[in-house]
Amino acid sequence: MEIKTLLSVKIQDRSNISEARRLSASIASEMGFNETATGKIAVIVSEMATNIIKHCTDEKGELLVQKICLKDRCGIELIAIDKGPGMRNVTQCLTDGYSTAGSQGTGLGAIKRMSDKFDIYSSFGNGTIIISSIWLDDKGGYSPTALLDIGGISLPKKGERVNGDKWAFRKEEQSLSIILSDGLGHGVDASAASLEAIKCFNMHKSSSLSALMGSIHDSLRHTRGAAVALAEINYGNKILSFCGIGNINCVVQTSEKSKTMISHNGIAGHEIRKIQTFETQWIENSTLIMHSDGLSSRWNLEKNTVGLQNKAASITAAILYRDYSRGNDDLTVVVTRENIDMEKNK
Ligand SMILES: [Mn+2]
Repeated sequence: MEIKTLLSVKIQDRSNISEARRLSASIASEMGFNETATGKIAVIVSEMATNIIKHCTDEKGELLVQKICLKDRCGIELIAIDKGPGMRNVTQCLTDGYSTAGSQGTGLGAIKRMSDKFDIYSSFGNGTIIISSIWLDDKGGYSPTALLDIGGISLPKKGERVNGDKWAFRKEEQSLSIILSDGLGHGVDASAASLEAIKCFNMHKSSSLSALMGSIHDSLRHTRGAAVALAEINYGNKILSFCGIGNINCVVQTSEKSKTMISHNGIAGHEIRKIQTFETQWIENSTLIMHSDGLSSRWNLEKNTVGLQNKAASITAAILYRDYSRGNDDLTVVVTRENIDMEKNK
């Protein structure tokens, strides 16, 4: 299973609409979508980008294209992000023919109809996030994001071609394991260190988090080193375990409280003072947020809390990316949530 950010296009003016459309279509056809589906994806991207241009006056937006493979299905996840005025009434905006910008107004309703999975979060005054997923095969019916609600965005520092951050996850019947690695510095050597950490994660499937961190530390010796964090959610005993070295932030939120998990100082591959695994409860409505230091650790989601709990994890990841990027480093943010749909589909 994987989620990979393949493309980010800043949507600043009309020319970016066709750019986003063209690049997304070429990714879709490379992924194996047929002509019809590729066309549909291109239309969704156009609608998303057009909405951003139409509604946002000063600060515009961005479109992300992600490859997403969950359970037995792969697809494309389109994320439209803006800091525009937001919508006072999302339901009304989803109605065909409704528009505040004096055009046809078929945009949002059309995107929703064409998507296999659609989600929107708009906060008046703070902007809008729209998620549209299209699955590669035509099995219809079920959406694997209902079985596992996980979202992640990972992009290199501006001007870098490779990303020194890497993340991966593995879902087993009763558990979900996640690794996030931030290779020291950025560029090719940072990326090589993180790739080694991911390789280790994929090889040592049954190890405890502390043992796995030990193996990662050993195999990163010949690399530049990395900050590495490992999280494991056990759905059976409702425990989240966390083991971190260096600066990867990990927060577990419930409706009552927010708990930051402890990482020990050090650099995996070079200097580790202590490897230790900490546990906390993973209860209904718990949300896990993990991120590298490309995102400010001083985020808060307070102005966005209304209804966010019932939205896709990708929405929370996109809000954090939009509002708290530090802009001077590779950035990765991963969010997963225990949701009610998941319970139903177990
Ligand atoms: Mn970093």
